Amino acid sequence: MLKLGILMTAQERMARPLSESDPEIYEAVQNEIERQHSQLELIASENFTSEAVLEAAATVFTNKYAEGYPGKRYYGGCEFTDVVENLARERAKRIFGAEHANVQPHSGSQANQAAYAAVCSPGDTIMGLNLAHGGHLTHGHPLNFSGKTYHVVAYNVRREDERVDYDELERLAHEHKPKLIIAGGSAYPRIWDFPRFRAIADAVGAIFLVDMAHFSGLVAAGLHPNPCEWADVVTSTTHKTLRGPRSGLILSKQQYAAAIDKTLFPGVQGGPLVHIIAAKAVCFKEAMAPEFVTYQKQVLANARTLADTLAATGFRIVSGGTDNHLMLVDVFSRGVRGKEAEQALDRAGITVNKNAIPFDVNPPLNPSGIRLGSPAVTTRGFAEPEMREVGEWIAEVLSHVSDEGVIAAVRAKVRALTAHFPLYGWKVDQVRA
Ligand code: DSN
Repeated sequence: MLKLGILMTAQERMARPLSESDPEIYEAVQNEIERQHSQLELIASENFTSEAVLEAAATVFTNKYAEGYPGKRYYGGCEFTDVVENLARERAKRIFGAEHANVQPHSGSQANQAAYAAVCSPGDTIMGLNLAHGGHLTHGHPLNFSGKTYHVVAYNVRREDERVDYDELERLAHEHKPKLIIAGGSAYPRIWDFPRFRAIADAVGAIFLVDMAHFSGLVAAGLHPNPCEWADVVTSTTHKTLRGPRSGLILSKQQYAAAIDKTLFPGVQGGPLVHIIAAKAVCFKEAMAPEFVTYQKQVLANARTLADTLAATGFRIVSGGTDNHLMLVDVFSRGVRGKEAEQALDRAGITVNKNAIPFDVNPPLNPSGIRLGSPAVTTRGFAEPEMREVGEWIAEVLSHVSDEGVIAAVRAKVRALTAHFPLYGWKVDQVRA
């Protein structure tokens, strides 16, 4: 029986389900479940966590303050928090062969902020890949903390093959003597040459940092060169190919451990999110299982199949293809702009993001490209046959961006396909028709 709030005991109030205590938020959650279930998620930085990761993220550890590190906390009652954080740290070190792990960053951005500050001072020179060529905001964009705090020298990709211009990187490094050289980005579809970065960093006395946020799942599965073998510091998010909760991670050589820990807390963050550290620990355990290797092999095969299908329909793939989970499609090569492409695909139930391509002739808010990735649909169970269909549907929509009939027909096909690959089956039943 529904009781008025004022007549409830404290226990009854605590036990109210979300649907009763906050119907508006409950409805938004239900709608998001239905959206994730019925659309094709091709945003390269997104994925679907396991139910075990979701369960850990929703535990009572959200109630706990635990400033400090295991065994050295500023609060009592941290004995089980220490169990969780130690498990997360040990698992992260084991997966990546790292000497030190800090599992407290709330996000990739905060991981980078703390990692840079641990080894650089404001005003020092840092080098990162130009955002417009596939880099990341936190690698030196002028509007980001990185660009405001440090003197940034960006390196680029070559015009002819759209791969990192290592000769330019080497020349700029000798010219500017950076304190830190960063490899990694958010829209770079090729393998990074870590040995070359290491050699350049050593030649100029720079610290070498790899932000592996996008490809850390591939590294965990042994399907991508491991940056921990080459870099001094490695940062990551945990929610992309790694398929964990939305969060960050810093790995490093032992010599940087104390500086990184001190810079993250108390330097950058306060209390860690213990429930999210628990969910990270679960994700790390999953990443050590043989099924994870099978999954990541399929991520690679699916990305290649999607890129090949789109290329066969006449769309230019930036750099001619992909070595990892993502690709940049030059939609302007067929006369469409990124914003129109994103919106038309959205109406067809295919979620992507518009993205600048190297040397883009169009502005960032309506660039020439879209970025696509395979991690999320692979988690649903898609393999090569589904990826070929998806590629053909994308080409069909992009060839008819103003034809609502074509878009509606693709939407119907997307609904039929997603119905065969249910997500979170135990919840989809609750979705309204
Ligand atoms: N925003 C993320 C991405 O989409 O790649 C990077 O932080």
